Amino acid sequence: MTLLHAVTAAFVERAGRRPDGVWRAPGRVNLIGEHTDYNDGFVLPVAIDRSVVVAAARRTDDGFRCWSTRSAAGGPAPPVHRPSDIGPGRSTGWAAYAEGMAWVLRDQGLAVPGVDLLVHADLPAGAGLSSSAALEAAVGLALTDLAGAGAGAGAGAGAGGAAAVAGAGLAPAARLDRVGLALAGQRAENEVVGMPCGIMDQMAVLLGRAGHALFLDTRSQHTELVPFDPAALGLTLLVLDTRVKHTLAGSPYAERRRACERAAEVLGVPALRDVTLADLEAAAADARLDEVTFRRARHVVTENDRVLEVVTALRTGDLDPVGPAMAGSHRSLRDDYEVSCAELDVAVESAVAAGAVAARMTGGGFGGSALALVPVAAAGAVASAVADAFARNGFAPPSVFAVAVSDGATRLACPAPPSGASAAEPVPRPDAISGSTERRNHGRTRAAAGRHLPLHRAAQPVAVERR
Ligand code: GAF
Repeated sequence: MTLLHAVTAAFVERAGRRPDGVWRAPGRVNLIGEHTDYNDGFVLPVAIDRSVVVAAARRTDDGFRCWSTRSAAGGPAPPVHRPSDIGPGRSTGWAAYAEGMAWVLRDQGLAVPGVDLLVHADLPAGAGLSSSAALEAAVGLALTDLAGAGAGAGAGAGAGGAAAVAGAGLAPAARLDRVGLALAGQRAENEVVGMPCGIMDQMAVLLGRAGHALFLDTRSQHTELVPFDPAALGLTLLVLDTRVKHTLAGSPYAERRRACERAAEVLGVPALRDVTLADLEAAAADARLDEVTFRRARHVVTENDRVLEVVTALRTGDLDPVGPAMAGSHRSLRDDYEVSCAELDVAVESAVAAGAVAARMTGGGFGGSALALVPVAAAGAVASAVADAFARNGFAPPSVFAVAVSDGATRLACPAPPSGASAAEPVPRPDAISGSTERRNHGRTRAAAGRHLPLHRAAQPVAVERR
């Protein structure tokens, strides 16, 4: 059964009616640029073909109710929350990501209607693959579509049972572009969930594109889709999920962020994006930075350089620097930033020893997943080697699966137009976005990109999990 059919059937079973629409948002794997996004730095994620899907239908009142297929069917129906029940300090658990989006969009003046909503996913949660951002993005697209467009979203906020919206000057739903939705998702996570994340994940899942990595300057929010197609290079992109659940809310993530802010303050700059390694060394030498804060800041500064190096490698097709840059990133995250764990280190080391051309932890760390770029023919051997290494070390078995580089969030099935309003103008596909997003080919052919790596174009059978 496809995700679309599964989520539709589950919605009908629980809500007792058909959804008005279904929306999908992918997870992401960050190729490089870890813990740089809240330092105004650079990141290079890809959207993947594992997703969160949301089926939703407008309610006739202003309530908000959400189910998840991860909770058993047949249990008590979740409560219907009124607008005053949701928001910072009120929404809890996984539903806080969905309710958080409704709260932020309403707070920003969007006429978000009451909705019943059901969440289904083939993207593992807590695996460091941005299931949170995917949930925010899928819910954000659903709510903006269901809110309707144009005048109906403003003065007509009460029409068709739509929620009353605080404040005047309501923004028409369709005017929220994908960068706006990404920022809304980040706000939901920061203010409602209480996780002080940066903007990488929300941008990756909303702006990612098949066959491309998203090079994002988190300061300017300038994006560039850089061609990256592992299959065309004879490679498989493997996710090595340690199954050590990473929970970033309330974790040392916030402490790392504070250390970076402290370092920037000591150095008198807005963010660590603005300092060089020499600046840091000088500040450590005269004891303005303590040893730990120095190492945290050094990770950020060197990681930004590594992102630029990998972007150049992808643009020019000389991929030789990619493996060493990823190895350097992992070491820096392990030793300077101290966000790796024994399972991530074993996953990376065993993957490289078994033939991966590049591997590193990906995402926030403290558990979660590593990525490995592996020649297609070696993917099965790498998966087995990682599993064997986990067994030898007494770790629970990892989950190893191949992912494809995919498009960002999208609507899978059309909602019926809200009553009393014109049909919602679709939020544009990622490739239809102008403004902050640019796409450049850089004149690079796929053959040129693969020059420095073995090409195994014929797919080999691979003993890794794949949905
Ligand atoms: C998590 C956060 F949500 C991101 O903003 C980013 O900081 C990442 O950790 C680390 O690079 O995924």
